[in-house]
This record gives sequence, C-alpha cells and structure tokens, in this order.
Amino acid sequence: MGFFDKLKKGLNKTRENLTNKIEKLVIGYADIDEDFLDELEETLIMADVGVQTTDKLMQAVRKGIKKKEINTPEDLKPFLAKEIAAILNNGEDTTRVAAEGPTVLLVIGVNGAGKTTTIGKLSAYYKEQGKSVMLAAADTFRAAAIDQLEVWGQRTGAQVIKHEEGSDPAAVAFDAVKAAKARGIDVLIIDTAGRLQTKSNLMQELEKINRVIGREIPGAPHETLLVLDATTGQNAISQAELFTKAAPISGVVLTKLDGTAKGGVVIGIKSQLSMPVKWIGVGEGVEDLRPFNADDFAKALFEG
Ligand SMILES: Nc1nc2c(ncn2[C@@H]2O[C@H](COP(=O)(O)OP(=O)(O)OP(=O)(O)O)[C@@H](O)[C@H]2O)c(=O)[nH]1
Ligand SMILES: [Mg+2]
Repeated sequence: MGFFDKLKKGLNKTRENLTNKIEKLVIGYADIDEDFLDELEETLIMADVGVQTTDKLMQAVRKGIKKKEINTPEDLKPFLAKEIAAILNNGEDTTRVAAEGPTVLLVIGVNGAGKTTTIGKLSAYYKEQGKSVMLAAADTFRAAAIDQLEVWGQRTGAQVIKHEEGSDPAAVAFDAVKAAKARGIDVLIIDTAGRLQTKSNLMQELEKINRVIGREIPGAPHETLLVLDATTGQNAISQAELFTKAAPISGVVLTKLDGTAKGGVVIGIKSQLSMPVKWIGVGEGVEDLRPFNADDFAKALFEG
C-alpha cells in the first residue's frame, strides 16, 4: 500500500466523524437555516477541529452564503474542503537544512507521543535519500530509551551517540554535535525525554541542550520538532502551547493518525497555533512517516 492509501485508510475514522456527518447533514436539510448551521458547527467541534478554528470556518460559511457561493446544503462540502485546504496550505512547511555541515533536528514531546519511533522513521527517510544519519540518545532518563534508539540505529544504519542512563542530556547532545561535525554527518537527530510532570526541569534541560548545540553549530538546531499524538485530540493542542514555552518549535510531527477519529486536530494545530505540521505518522512501520502534504491531506479527508 502506498503512503496516500495508508493516509486515506488511516483517516477513515476521522472521515466518518467529519465528512460523513456533514454529508448526512446535507441530506437531512433541504435549505440552509440556523438549525443546519448549528448542527454543522457542532459537527466541526466534535471532529476535534477546535473551537477557534470552527468559529473561523463558520464565519467563512456565513460569508459564503451571503456571497451566494453557498446556495444549497450540497454546496457546503466542496466549500469546506476548499476552506480547510486553504488553512492547511498556509505557511512555509518545508524542513530547514544546514547550508553546510550537519543539519540538526531536535525532537521533543511528552512521554509516549512517538518521539523515538519518529526518529527511527526519520533516520530511514534520510538514509533513503542518500544522507548519512546520526542519532543522539539525549533521553537519558531510562536505560530502555537508550536501547530503543540503538535498535533504530541498527535497523536504519545510523550511528548512535549515547552515555549512561541518568547522565546529562546536554552532554550527550554536545558529544553528538562534535562527532557529527568530525565525521561529516549530514543529519543529526536528537532524542529527548518528555517528562511533563517536571515542567521546569524539562524547560531548563531543553534550553541547555539548545545552548550547547547552538554554540557548536551556529543556527542549530535547524529544526525543533514537537511530536504530538493525534489520538489525544485537543489535548495535543494544549501540549503544544506548553512546549512553546520551553523551546522555539519549528514544526509539529503528528503521530498515530492511523485509526483515530481525531485527525481534525491537524486543522486546529495549523490554524490555532500557526505551527506547521511538517510530518505525519500513520503507523508503527519504518515507512509510515512522510512530510505533511496539505493537498493530499484535504483530498484524503474529503474524497473518501
Ligand atoms: N499506530 C501508531 N503507533 C505509533 C505511531 N508512532 C509511534 N507509535 C507507537 O507509539 C508508542 C510510543 O512511541 P515511542 O516512540 O516510544 O514514544 P516516545 O515519545 O519516544 O516515548 P518516551 O520515550 O516514553 O517519552 C510505540 O508503541 C510506537 O510504536 C504511529 O504513527 N502510529
Ligand atoms: Mg522515547
């Protein structure tokens, strides 16, 4: 199965939750009236699009009605598809790379969001593009976290820099940046721990890692990717708001879009947080991560 088909399949539940409900609504109403609009609003909110984004979409719909772009309930689906594609297409989403020397990607996010798995998939992705990849085990909180990264390193042919469990994450990052420079590595990906319960520590830790990396390679990290679990819906948006206080986030990786009904959260992240979704994960396999493509996403969501 190709990635688009996987995406489509992964979005099945979100589609049921959003697009199919809109379709039912359209069939149920002969005319657009306030009841219809109320139900539409509820449908959007229930699909984890978010309250603010729903407001934005509803305003657009009312404007569309006034301007006679929407005349019947049937006009609604293509209108919304277009509006949502426009939200998703807004902004620069490409991954930043270093002009020379290693490109450094710092990967952050709460426990279990999918950081380490995403790093493994990113490693495979860059390897496939002919790049040399190094992974840094700066999640020193658990020994198992280091082992897990090593397995991904072996599986994808990437070198792994690690220290002992409990050592200073910034020291791991420092060694990794040094090694990546010395060995002419193209892409260095740094794993971090995600313990939100110790928020202030986490912030200090991330700040220190950032400082150390930036000192060794000006402009690094080139990307700070926040990994969010799509199955948490609106909670993912609250997490993103918290993390912006700890580190300047350049993009979001949205994982576990397969099998969740909350895929609408992509729209909320983009419109509410103005944070580009740069990668999406649709499964646990090494090939189940791809750069986010707004048109493909809108198509997979609305074209069934
Ligand atoms: N279905 C699905 N599962 C995923 C996806 N991405 C990650 N996972 C799973 O989510 C679980 C947690 O992933 P990890 O990569 O270990 O998460 P983490 O953020 O590194 O977690 P900590 O190291 O504990 O902070 C694993 O079982 C992964 O296989 C995805 O896109 N789809
Ligand atoms: Mg991990």
